[in-house]
Amino acid sequence: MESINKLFSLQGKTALVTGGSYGIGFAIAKALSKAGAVIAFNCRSKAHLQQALSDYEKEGITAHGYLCDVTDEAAVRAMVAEITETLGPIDILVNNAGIIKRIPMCEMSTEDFRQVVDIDLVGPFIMAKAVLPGMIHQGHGKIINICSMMSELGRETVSAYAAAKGGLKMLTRNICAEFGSANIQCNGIGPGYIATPQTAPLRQRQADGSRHPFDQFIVSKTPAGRWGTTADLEGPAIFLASAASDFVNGHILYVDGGILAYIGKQP
Ligand code: NAP
Ligand code: GCO
Repeated sequence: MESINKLFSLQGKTALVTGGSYGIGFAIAKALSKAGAVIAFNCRSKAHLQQALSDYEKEGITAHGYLCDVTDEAAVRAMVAEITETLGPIDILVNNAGIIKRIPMCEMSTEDFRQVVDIDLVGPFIMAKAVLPGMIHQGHGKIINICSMMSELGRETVSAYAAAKGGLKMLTRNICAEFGSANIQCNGIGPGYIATPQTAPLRQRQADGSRHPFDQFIVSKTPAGRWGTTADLEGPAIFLASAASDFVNGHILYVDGGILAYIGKQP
């Protein structure tokens, strides 16, 4: 039994989770901590950071929070240097920070499109570039990019997000290709529809108290018949962060309740 636990143990590892102040990032950071990792996280808002530190403490986790926008390369490099100096080399990077803008494409400004791609795709590039030298020096590393259903599927109003998440899938594969020989595994997690602040507008009750049409749509498109919870992502994150996945590289692990496998119930 001991050897199995060792396979999934993150004891002695330092993990950096971007956007770890709440939502999926917070849940993944909590899971990695449960497996033994020291947790560092970043976000842009001081209020979110303070609240998160308190929330981690309530979970019994002494997390290390940093105010840093993943699109600010100088700030990212300074944060990685500080974490390396104070907590040791970063063993695990979870590129989780991300935004979405739901705007019909022809109504979306190029500025809005650029902002989504900047945070959701260029940010992970900047973050990976900042941590890879240390991982190469150490002779090992794990990078987990949080992709999406939209890495595979399109839908109205999310052109920028789908373009970014499709690109993130291929960035994942390229990091695998370029750094697999340095014993660095770069994989993706593709969550389905998860109940977080990001999807709250899609689940909002209607004025008459009925469920949001999109809410009903997603439940009908998901064989599991429910929205995902952030807890559904904890096991997959530990797997991809641990020695249990040392020969898994360039893979996108979809945690979607079966959405991608299902054409939908016949009328
Ligand atoms: P969320 O609830 O909106 O949380 C996003 C987190 O990222 C917050 O901590 C936010 O904090 C941080 N953040 C945003 N922009 C940032 C930036 N430029 N630099 C640093 N931190 C930044 O989102 P979520 O639902 O947890 O989603 C997390 C990730 O999973 C995203 O990449 C999302 O695309 C992806 N995803 C979500 C779902 C879903 O159904 N929820 C499904 C598939 C994939 P600040 O605002 O304080 O920076
Ligand atoms: C949307 C949702 C999705 C989810 C997620 C699905 O508007 O369609 O926000 O994009 O966030 O990415 O995997």
